[in-house]
Amino acid sequence: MQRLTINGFLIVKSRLSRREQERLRDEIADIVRAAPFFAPLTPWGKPMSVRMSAAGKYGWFTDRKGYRYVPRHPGTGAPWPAIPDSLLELWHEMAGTERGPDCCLINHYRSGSRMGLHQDRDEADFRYPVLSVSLGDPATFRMGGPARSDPTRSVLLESGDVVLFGGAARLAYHGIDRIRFGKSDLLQGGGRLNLTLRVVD
Ligand code: MD3
Ligand code: FE
Repeated sequence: MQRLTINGFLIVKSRLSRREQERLRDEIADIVRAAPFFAPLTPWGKPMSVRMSAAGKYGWFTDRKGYRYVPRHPGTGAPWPAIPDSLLELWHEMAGTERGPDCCLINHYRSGSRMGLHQDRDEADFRYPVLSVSLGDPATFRMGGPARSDPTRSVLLESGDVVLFGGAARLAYHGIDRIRFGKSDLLQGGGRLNLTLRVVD
């Protein structure tokens, strides 16, 4: 297990063992059975290439009305399933806050899925960090600074890697350039799952 700190964010390579990754993968599969993946529409009306679901008090959603957190699945109308205990434990260990996360956003990348450079600012309090867990195929993650024009650097995120984005990194621009599709055998059908734990309210 290797720890790296780059520009205020903490990367823990291989934080999860293969067995822990398999267990989490199966727990996410259960969540997605109850709360199926959907492709959010950007406010410009274009479907995102990343499919999403969520667990916890809120999921993140976008359509022509804009970006927001919602307490129910937009398709089924049901409340989101609970966040798995292993992720809550990881949050308390890494984030070190008394308060637990309100949302575990689940992003699913297939061959060719991308996420453009953006900031996460739909949450109420940026003093809380965001915790990211990667499963499946590796991805080239791009991390910049608080301004869109700031220089960026690329980091490979692989299955089992965990990243904590707090402090100055919390409002940094970031995105996913590309997936190295078919490199990991963790997920049936290939692809990548990224789980982000967030405090929303
Ligand atoms: C830095 N997800 O869901 S995870 C997102 O791999 C998102 O699915 C990417 O960006 C993914 O919003 C990147 C790393 C990440 C997530 C949230 C952050 C980095 C962050 C929030 C603030 C700062
Ligand atoms: Fe983001």
